Amino acid sequence: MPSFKVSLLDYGAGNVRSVRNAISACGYEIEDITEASQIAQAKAIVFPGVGSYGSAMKVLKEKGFDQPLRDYLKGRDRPFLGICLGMQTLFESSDEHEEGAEAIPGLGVIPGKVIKFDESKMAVPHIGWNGRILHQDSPILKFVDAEEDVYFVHSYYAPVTDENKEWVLTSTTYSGQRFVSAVQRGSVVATQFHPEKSGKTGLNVLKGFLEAVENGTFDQAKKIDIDPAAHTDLTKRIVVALDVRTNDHGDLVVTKGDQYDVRENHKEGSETGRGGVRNLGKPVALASRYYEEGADEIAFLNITSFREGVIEDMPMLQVLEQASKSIFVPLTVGGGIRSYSDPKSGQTWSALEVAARYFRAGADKVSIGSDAVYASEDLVANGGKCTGESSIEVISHVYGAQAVVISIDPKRVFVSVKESVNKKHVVVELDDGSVGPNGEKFCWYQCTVKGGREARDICAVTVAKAAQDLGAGEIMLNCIDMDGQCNGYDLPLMRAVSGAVSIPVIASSGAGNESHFVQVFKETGVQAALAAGIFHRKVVEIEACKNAMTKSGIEARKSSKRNT
Ligand code: 1PR
Repeated sequence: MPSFKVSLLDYGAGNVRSVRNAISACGYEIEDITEASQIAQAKAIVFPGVGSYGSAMKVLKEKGFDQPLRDYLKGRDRPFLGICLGMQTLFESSDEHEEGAEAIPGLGVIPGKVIKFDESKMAVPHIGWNGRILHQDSPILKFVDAEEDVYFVHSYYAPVTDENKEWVLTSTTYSGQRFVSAVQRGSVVATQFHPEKSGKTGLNVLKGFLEAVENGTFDQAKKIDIDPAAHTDLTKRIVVALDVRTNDHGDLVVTKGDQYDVRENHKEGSETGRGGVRNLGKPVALASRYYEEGADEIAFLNITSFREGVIEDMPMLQVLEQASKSIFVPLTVGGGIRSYSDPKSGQTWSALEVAARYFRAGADKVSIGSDAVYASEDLVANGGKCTGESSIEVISHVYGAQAVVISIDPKRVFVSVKESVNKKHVVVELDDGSVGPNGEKFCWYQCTVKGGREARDICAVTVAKAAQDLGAGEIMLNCIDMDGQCNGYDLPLMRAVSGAVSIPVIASSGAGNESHFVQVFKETGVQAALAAGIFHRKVVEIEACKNAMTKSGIEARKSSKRNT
């Protein structure tokens, strides 16, 4: 029976619902720190930093929390767990500030400065699953095996230096850059990674911390000499997509399109000649199954959101609230992320308000489809000048680029020559052996909106580049031609887009077996591969895909094998 409540320092900058859920999943209750006086009384503080360094330090000062926190930490004998920004603020300062402004002072508990990854050498943010190199043998990690990966999403890092190396619990390397991935000195612990999003491994880190609080065993940590050449690698992610909509009886079900057509084939005698909406299961139950089977991320897509103003009865809110209680890997929600106006009352909601509801409900990322195409068209029409008003810009400004995924729904338009007819569209050579109906060996990828129902005069490469310029953090790259065909991903499309942007690209549409995952990672620059139909129909297990990746030398996430 826990002997204390966890004091949660939630300064209201963003989504800490998943931290709350993770602490509850470990069997502990939470007491929110709302007054500075509560800090000195706390038995154990958890500080999930969300948002930007400057906003975090500003709010800590405004609330009068900064000095009481420094006092709480200085003896290093009071249990504290900082997460992500909650670790970075322990350092002296950060370079995460407006262009030309001074470095922002932190709590100054750990020597050193937080600096930005070099965008010329690697995709930024560092987003995904990576490993840890142990610098201490600590009770915090007693339930975690050394090879288990954890989930990161950050653009800034703390380098390991002679001044701070006594603090380093684990380090990690990303594209050759070593950084502090966890610290511990006495009872002060912090992680750059997100335990609440690192599956069972992350929950076991939390359990190790909470048990050390119960038993007072923080001082058992012992230094380990590390191999200076030791390194870790960002793994390739497997994302499972759940296309969700109401069926003809009004039930919210997981469905799956065949080239975006989600209805069963022709049905004799039916009025429309078309069958019912394919029903492959209930959203939360199916998502929980995939979490247990090792999905690295889960995406819920509300595929009929273009129709109604879903603002009031946003069916996906309940799905997210339920799912985030027991699923501890990143959750993305898409479909209908845009501004709304209610035709009856005339009331309007901004895209930011819509997104904020999903973040509060437990989403880590929102996926913007149609509205991203419109924003890209506006950017191109505006000569590449950003207005700051698009849904992409507004949401990524408040929640960070890593919280905004762009979902692109292109279809092939075959052409017989490589040169684009009007120079607007990027024409791609079909080097995968496919040809058009008249033997064409080239195509451009025309973007669509409203779930493929309306084609737009803009290509997928242009939208991907524009979305990156507008502040998106990732691209979910579907392909209507390949959707549900099980013939593999559209490799020419994946190569064209991943070669045109520096932000991570998630390949989507067409996976039919484990070899297609190996192929898309080996032959294109994508960082993740998404599938739906083959998992819903149990054609192949997620673990089989990861085993095939590992056998081919592709880094796949190593998750907890423990039954805790
Ligand atoms: O335009 O911002 O409201 O977003 C709508 C979202 O819903 C977009 O992400 C769009 O891709 C998605 N969507 C709309 N209609 C459909 C449909 O199928 N009728 N889903 C749809 C498209 C994309 C993946 C799909 C992969 C993998 N599905 O979820 O499952 O293609 O398929 P596979 O592995 O089975 O081949 P907005």
